[in-house]
Amino acid sequence: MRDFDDPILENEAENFAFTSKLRELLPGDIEPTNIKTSQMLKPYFEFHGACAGCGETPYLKLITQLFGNKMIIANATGCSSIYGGSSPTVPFATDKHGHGPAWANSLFEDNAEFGYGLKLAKEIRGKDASVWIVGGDGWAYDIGYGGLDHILAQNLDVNILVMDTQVYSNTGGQVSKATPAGAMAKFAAGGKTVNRKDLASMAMNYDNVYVAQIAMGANYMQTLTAIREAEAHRGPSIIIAYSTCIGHGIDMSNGMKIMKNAVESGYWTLFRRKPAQEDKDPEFILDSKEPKMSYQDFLKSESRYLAVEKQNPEMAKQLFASAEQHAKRLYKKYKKMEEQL
Ligand SMILES: Cc1ncc(C[n+]2csc(CCOP(=O)(O)OP(=O)(O)O)c2C)c(N)n1
Ligand code: SF4
Repeated sequence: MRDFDDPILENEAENFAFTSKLRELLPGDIEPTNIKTSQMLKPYFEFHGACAGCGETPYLKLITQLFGNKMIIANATGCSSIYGGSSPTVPFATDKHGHGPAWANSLFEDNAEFGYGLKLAKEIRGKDASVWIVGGDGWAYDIGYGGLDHILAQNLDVNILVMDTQVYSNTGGQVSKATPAGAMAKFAAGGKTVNRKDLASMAMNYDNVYVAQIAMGANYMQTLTAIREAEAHRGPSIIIAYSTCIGHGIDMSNGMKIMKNAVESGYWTLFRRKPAQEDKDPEFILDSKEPKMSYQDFLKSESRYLAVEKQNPEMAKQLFASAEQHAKRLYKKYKKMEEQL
């Protein structure tokens, strides 16, 4: 952070003015088949007001790079609606043609239905649009789950992005159904005592839904592939994206590395489930390798777990063991799915 009168800003303003004149590469100008080409595209999401190092914003930036000029965003209330639309400034930008994402926020309770309505209206008018229904785990796992489930059970072409910080971040870190056992959160001051909900498996009950779990810092290419596949799927898609948050009690300059550790320890699993097509069977691709890092060491790298251990070491031991077993069982289940499909 710099003061407004810092002399370095004068230079930077010049540099910024220069880069602003460079040719803009827009969706369709190049195929974003890899990290490099995807990052040549203009982001339609910039200068947001999220915490420095927020794990949610890189996903939104990437999605706008891929589809920004034809995107309609239905944003659930939460951090993303605040850094996404805190009047009088918005981080969503336009390109040289004046095109950019259309954005609106309805209620915390009805965001999936809200996005569904936007898509339906576009279809009725015979217009194509890339509709993205986005929000946090408090919305998707808890308060908006009824609507989310309903939209997954339809067959309209919408894309859902759940930025999973494992707590209600915007209101100060309340426990959600995405919070793992053993983590300290508001309303779970002694550590959450039950295991987290497996939202992905619930979505996979519907065989027409594209489902993926991603963590950008663990595998950039898998993130890019999942987002592109979700958008290309002509039906409902849901992506659950692990998002580091200031509420985890971590070094926020290290978010991508932490995501990598989360996957390498088996704390978070990467996969993609592609629905059956007319001429193709469904596919389940487990993108995570067998965990090679210690699960317990991962927990102990975050204050939300360390605080529970400090408070009640015996309880922490039990809860952490339960969370580890749960994660291992899920990994086995996914492995089996990969073998069976
Ligand atoms: C029905 C309802 N209850 C509570 C709130 C207050 N509220 C606003 S944002 C928020 C937390 C959102 O958490 P989450 O969906 O996980 O998104 P995050 O902030 O983590 O991105 C809450 C509880 C609300 N707006 N509406
Ligand atoms: S509280 Fe968490 S999710 Fe919200 S802006 Fe900060 S880091 Fe991002």
